[in-house]
Parts: sequence; structure tokens; C-alpha cells
Amino acid sequence: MNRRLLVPALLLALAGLLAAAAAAASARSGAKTPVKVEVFAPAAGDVAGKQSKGFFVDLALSYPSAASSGADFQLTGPKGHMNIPPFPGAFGLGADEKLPGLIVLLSTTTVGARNGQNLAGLFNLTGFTNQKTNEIWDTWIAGDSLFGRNVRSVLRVAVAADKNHDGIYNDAPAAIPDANGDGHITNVDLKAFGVASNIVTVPFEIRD
Ligand SMILES: [Ca+2]
Ligand SMILES: [Ca+2]
Repeated sequence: MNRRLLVPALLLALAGLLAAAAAAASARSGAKTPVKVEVFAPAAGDVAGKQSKGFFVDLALSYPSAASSGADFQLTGPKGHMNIPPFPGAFGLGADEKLPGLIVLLSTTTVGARNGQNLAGLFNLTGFTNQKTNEIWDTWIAGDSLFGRNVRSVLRVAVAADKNHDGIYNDAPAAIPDANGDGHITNVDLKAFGVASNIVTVPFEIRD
């Protein structure tokens, strides 16, 4: 091969490698997962809350079909807010019966299974945003300072895999086990449990 041909050939080979790398990165980021998770709040780096409570976790989920979400609407909360019309729902630590695949973890949770505790059952507001994309929005306002005071925290959100193969993403656990035994619940442990979505990871701060 002469020199004139050699340089373009190398560039073509390089371009091919870059395209392959981009495709691999896209696959790793979960672009092809059946369920899509998008987190609106907090954003990375936010200093959230007042008195280390009252911060939002606000997110959207898109499913392959409405039926596969297993979702229903709710407007609920602690104490007198619980199970009242027009959109009654339970309220507490663990999976959320109204959005039964959702897994929400905060690395600084001080109650239950702590950093492995699924907080989805604390979400207050669940509604159907767009039937064309089977999109559901879900919002939580943290009602107490049980999720760390004046700390750097990491939010992780995902939807559990269809573990029981009933065609519905309704398999979120009460807590995520520490699969690799390193004392932290991270994306490694979420993947070991099994997820049907991308995993959104948001580092932020909870402050007084
Ligand atoms: Ca299922
Ligand atoms: Ca772990």
C-alpha cells in the first residue's frame, strides 16, 4: 500500500473503532432497556431540602405498555394523608403497590435496611402523563430528616426486572441485598438483583 492510501485507510479504521466504542457505551448505559427512567429532581450537585427534609425526588418512567407498568394513580402520604380519596394509596418503606417495579435508594437513609432500603413506598403522587409513550410521573417530598442530615448523598433509581415472568414490572423488593458484600449498595448490587431499566445515579446534598 502506498503512502497516499495508507493515511485514509488508517483514518477509516480509527473511525470504525470509535463507532464501535460509541455503540458499546450506548449498550452499557442501558439505552435498549424495556423501561426508561428519567429523574427530574434532584439534579447532580443540587443542595436540596430545608431542615434536611422537604426535598423532592421527582421522576418519569416509560414502559413498553401501560399494562406492563402495573401502575395505578395515587395521592398519599403519612398519617392523615394515607388512603384517602380520590386517589388512595398506602405509605411506608419498601416497594410501592401503585408503582410496583420502582426501586429508589438513597445512600444516606438512616432507617430500615439503610442504603439498601427501597423508598418507593414513600412516594406521594403518581399519575399518567402520556398514553402514547406509556409514561408515568412519580413524586416524593421527603417528610422527615430520616435520609441523612447535612450529608452528601447518592440517589439511585431503577425498575426491577420481571422476576416472576408475569409480563408486569411489579417485582421491586423491600430492600436490595448487598450482592458483592462490600458494605455499600451500588449499581453492581442493583444489576445483581436484576433491573429492566437504566439505572439513574444522582449525587447531591441534603442540607438544613
Ligand atoms: Ca412481574
Ligand atoms: Ca455492594
